[in-house]
Amino acid sequence: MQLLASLTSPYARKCRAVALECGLDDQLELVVTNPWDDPAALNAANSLGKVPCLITDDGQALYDSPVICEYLVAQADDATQQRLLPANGDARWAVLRAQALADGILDLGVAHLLENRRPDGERSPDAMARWQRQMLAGLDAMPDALKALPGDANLGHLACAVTLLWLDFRHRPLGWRAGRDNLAAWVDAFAQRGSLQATPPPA
Ligand SMILES: N[C@@H](CCC(=O)N[C@@H](CS)C(=O)NCC(=O)O)C(=O)O
Repeated sequence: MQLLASLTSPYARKCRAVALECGLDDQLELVVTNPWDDPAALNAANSLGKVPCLITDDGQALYDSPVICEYLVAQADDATQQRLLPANGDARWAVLRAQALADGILDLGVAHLLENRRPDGERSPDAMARWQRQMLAGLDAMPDALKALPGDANLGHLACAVTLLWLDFRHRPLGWRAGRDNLAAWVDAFAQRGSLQATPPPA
């Protein structure tokens, strides 16, 4: 399998961490791909031109990151599958909700980052302020989303941790840690997992 991904994409980091948690690292080739260069291989595989995109051994192209994660989990042994993404019941919805919350915060953060890179006079301060408010509201919802999760290391935990670590990387001025001591302590401890230690964005 090949994963077309940039080293800074948090969505890709989530997929790479899941692959490691599934013991699939030696079956997954990382093809470093910058979507902003409009690479032909990425555009051919994913018409949306976004990373991550997984090319399976039988040539299927899978996106976006929740679909890739679900595919990777399906390749793992039964116990790992059940740990990372329970097959049914409330536990499954809790994991998927936590992932959706985490990915949603990323979507807002990416939109904010791109807007911030626009030239002076072309940014929308209203949109940026709204995205920031939504990110903070999402962060306020995260402790409850984490509390609802089964076990202590599933796809929901990984998605939330990757999002918080990406905020540290790209959104320092947001200051998400202020007043969120428990969430900050949780992510600092969870970040010690091998799957996250092995996938940091480049310094
Ligand atoms: N919902 C997608 C989001 C992927 C995404 O936005 N990736 C960014 C990089 S972090 C990208 O490829 N952007 C290129 C573009 O928007 O043209 C997922 O979960 O995979």
